[in-house]
Amino acid sequence: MNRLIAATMVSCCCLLPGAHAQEPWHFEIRMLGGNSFDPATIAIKVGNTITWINDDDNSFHTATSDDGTTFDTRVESLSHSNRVNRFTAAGEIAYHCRRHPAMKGRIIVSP
Ligand SMILES: [Cu+2]
Repeated sequence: MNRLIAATMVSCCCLLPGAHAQEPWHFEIRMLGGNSFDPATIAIKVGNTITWINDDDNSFHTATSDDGTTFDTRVESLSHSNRVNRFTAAGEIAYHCRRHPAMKGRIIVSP
């Protein structure tokens, strides 16, 4: 009986926030050489967060919402990342890179 309780407690601890790097409410988008976001379109939920990570060793990139106000990251160098905390409203957000206007992405936020 005690062994069963101990096993259950271990299982519960693995579900606590921060226990693992793979958090279901947090997503990563890579900025790639050739000027693209990967994934270019991502579906998340209200309250989720996204980190943009520059995987391009030849160029700096930003992720800037087309409306100019929702978010604007600065991701300046290789492996640098910038986390946008909490998308607070449902809807679709188109964004782009300020340095490469053809570099575009889309975030679909559902309630
Ligand atoms: Cu760019």
